[in-house]
Amino acid sequence: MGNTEEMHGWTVKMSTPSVLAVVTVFSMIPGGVLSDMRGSQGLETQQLAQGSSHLHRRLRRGWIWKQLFVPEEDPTPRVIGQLKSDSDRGEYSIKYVLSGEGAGDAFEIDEYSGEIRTLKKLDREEKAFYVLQAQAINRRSNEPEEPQSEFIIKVQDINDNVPQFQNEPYVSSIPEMCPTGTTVAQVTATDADDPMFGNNAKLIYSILQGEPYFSVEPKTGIIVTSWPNMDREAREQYLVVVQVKDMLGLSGGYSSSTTVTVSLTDVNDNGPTFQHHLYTFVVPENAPMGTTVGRIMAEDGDIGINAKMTYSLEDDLEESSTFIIQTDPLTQEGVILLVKPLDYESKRRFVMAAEAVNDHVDTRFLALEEFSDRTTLKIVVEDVDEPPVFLSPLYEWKVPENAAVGTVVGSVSARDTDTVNSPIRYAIDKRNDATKAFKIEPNNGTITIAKALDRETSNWHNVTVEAKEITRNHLSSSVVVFIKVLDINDNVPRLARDYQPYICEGTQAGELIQLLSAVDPDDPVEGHHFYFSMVPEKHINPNFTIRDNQDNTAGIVARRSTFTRKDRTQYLLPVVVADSGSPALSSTSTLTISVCSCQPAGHCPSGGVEALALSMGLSMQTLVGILVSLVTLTADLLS
Ligand SMILES: *[C@@H]1O[C@H](CO)[C@@H](O)[C@H](O)[C@H]1NC(C)=O
Ligand SMILES: *[C@@H]1O[C@H](CO)[C@@H](O)[C@H](O)[C@H]1NC(C)=O
Ligand SMILES: CC(=O)N[C@H]1CO[C@H](CO)[C@@H](O)[C@@H]1O
Repeated sequence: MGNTEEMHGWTVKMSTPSVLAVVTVFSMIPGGVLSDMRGSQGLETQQLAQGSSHLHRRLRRGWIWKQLFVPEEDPTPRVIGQLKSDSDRGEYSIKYVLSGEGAGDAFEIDEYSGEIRTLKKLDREEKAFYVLQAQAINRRSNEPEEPQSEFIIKVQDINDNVPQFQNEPYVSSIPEMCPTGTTVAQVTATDADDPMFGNNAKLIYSILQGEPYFSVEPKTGIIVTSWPNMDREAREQYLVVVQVKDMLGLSGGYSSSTTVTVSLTDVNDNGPTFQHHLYTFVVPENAPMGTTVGRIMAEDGDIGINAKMTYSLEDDLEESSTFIIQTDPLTQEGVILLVKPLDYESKRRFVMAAEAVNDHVDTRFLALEEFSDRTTLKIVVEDVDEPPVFLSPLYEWKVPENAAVGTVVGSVSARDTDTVNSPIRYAIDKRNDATKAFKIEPNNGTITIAKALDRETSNWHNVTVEAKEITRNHLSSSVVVFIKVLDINDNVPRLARDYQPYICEGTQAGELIQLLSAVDPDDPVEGHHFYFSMVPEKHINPNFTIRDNQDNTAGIVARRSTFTRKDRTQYLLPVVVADSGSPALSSTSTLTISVCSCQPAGHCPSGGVEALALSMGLSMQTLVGILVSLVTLTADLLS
């Protein structure tokens, strides 16, 4: 099957296989004007021939511009055309020579016949056309028979390339509940085949997987949503598989596919929802403030800030002042905390409403009231066996020190506050009750004196009393009882020490010989007041007198001036000391007043003892012995 075109000068014979029905030969007039030598159906021919029809057949000898075609990817060498000079009369007088791109490598010419043939398989995507020159040389003269002719061999596209998606992988996210037609992504494929030739590179997109939620625009590859109300909470991710086909999608073309990962982002289209209408918690009545009573959780299908919520308790009730609810920011739970002490005996259950409200409300998706939910909380207070409670936090009593054994000092009382009101037994804690001066009636807490009390030995008795429940857990508590022993005047006042007064020879009447003071272990409320006096006698003592200074002291004063050791070395003087108690107590001490020379310095170095020793010539030891017996004797006589 062939096709021969006659031209002035050159003849190009196209050796055309069936696909190559196009034969195009152009004659190019010097100066660049083209003429369509023949145009059956080639696109290129028409384009090139436009505006030149008026030159049709105005051909001259000279340059010839021709185009030959060769299908790409054809491995079989074949004749694709033939050049012939007008002057070639078939005597092989003309020698055809080929030069230019691909000459000798991709193409060769039969130097006798002018047939052009391919030498190898060509790839249009590598090189789309070859520019070659042909010469016709007279073998005899070796002169060119024709001017050198340039022509083009065009490699004709076949659909040998698969369309390829660009910029993979495709990942996209769209908000859930977005309207139909929302753009998701655009996929783009390219095809290396000739976009100008046939449909080899005409691409059509279609969806293989992802319907009915998504669709793709066939020409642009734009993927849009095609399903209303896509719900993230139902399905979060879609894998949309898009196919691209060349040849406008007709059969026989190539195709490839890509996957677009589409994620739905969250919108607030769910409100909090409690799973139960009633939540019950139990809390012991002795639970400390701040105790977590329980946690409730309203579920929200959304995520992130769309799931954030705040819990609250119904206010204006006693319930809500006893408990508070806080939102745990991590878990979105409502944490119920105790904020006021509980008492099972006064209130055993609390019932209140709790509410959860979304923090971020979006009325595009739900009505306002759907962004909150309510539930009921029931908090049951659990009885705890509590220790008995004393009616007073401490007891302080006073008891006179002379109160009789068996005297009731007071009563303590404790009570079991639990509903099961256990009887109580009382006891004094023996661990810190050294004196054991008191005892307690175990059944009624009455404390009585067990031993005679002496304020001067122990003026406070601080005892710990324990109250213990006799049933259940034997819980106990204790209280301190302070017992103060009150003073009574039960001690005799005495001189403060063992006075040893002396009087110097030459002492004048009215001179002070000795200052006296007294002591008494009693502790009268108004303080001590001692009275000093002489023992009353028939005759007034002419030698000494006692002057009470009214300040708990008294002085022994000489009444005359003529004391000498020659006359007498000692005088005895009984002194009475009385206290101010009611009744008053008193004692009498007899002082021995020595007469002393008081030479040389006017004083008596060893007091009366020296004076006596000197006058009697006795040893010191004997003297001390005598004196001690004397004082003892005096004391015995007085007591
Ligand atoms: C306490 O019990 C004792 C002994 O049973 C009884 O003598 C006393 O009167 C009771 N005291 C009180 C205050 O009930
Ligand atoms: C007893 O308690 C009183 C008052 O608190 C306190 O003055 C006294 O020192 C206490 N005595 C003893 C022995 O604890
Ligand atoms: C009461 C008393 O001691 N009186 C004496 C006073 O002094 C004269 C003289 O020394 C004695 O004789 C008294 O007995």
